[in-house]
Amino acid sequence: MLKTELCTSLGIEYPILQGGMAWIATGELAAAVSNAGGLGIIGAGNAPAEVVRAEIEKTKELTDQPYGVNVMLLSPHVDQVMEVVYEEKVPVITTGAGNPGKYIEKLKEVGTKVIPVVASVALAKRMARMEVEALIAEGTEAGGHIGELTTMALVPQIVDAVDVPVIAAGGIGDGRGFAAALTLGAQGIQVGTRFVCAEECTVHPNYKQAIIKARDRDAVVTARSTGHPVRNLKNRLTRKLSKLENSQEVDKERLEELCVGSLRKAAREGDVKEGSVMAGQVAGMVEREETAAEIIDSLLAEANEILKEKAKLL
Ligand code: TUI
Repeated sequence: MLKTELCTSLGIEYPILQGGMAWIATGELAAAVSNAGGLGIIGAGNAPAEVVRAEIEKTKELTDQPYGVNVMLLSPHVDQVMEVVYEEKVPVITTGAGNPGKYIEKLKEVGTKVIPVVASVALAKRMARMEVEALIAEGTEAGGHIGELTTMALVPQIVDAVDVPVIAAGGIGDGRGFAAALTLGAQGIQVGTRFVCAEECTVHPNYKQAIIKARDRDAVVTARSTGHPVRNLKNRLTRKLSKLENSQEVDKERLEELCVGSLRKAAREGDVKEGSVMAGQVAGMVEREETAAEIIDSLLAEANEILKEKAKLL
């Protein structure tokens, strides 16, 4: 079966992490993924610390397997969220949208394994020096806040630059992507978009349907001018944002006004026209709602089959 050293170090069955998506990845989804043998991850996003604590409690009620929390470093509540992580002794955290350096010592002290998401070799090297458990190399195919490089180019460059296990993310939606990631030198994968459409995911049904309906070119990048580019599905909001960004003088205030709260609007209220439907380029590959276990089983079966066939190459 498909196992790597990462499975041993994280105490999981299969090297599959579920992306810790803000407003989407609640305790229900995280627990379902962990119960199916992957690592389920709660998305803290911009949520206040006590909201994150409640999701952690829920996860612990639903699973006795390891789980994680994604800490979004741009959150105004990041320091308080970290306090909750220390108190609850969360087994694993992933971090996004910044450098988690200043929290690492304390996290290690309480026994929380740290897996930063990086989008460049430079940050990967800096993080590897802090002896983190692993790194997630996330390519620009991913949904949400993204870097510049593609997964295909980023993963092998990071694998060559560091001595810690690398997990590939961005653009992985099925077993072919899983096998490709392993071929690039990754020890595991992180999957976001496909898990949004897991039955156990509590996101608004309109959000799941938007992903299921999406085609290959629908996941577009907005907010480049803010320095925090975001990949989300084309809709009324992204068209408004593009128009603003393409105008002679960008109205930063109006741009900010349109972005604030837009993910919540789509994910919780179901407004997939005016809200931000963050999703990766593999949205076009997601065809139906399935259980988390079905997603994991099919990723494993497909990747196994491909790697087995590859071994027979003449
Ligand atoms: O964090 C994510 N994806 C996200 S966060 C998010 S919430 C949000 N909403 C609006 C604007 C900004 C965020 C939605 N999706 N993925 C992990 C990720 N981290 N991708 C890229 C990075 C990254 C980028 C630059 C990590 C570090 C970094 O460098 C910072 C430094 O200090 O060098």
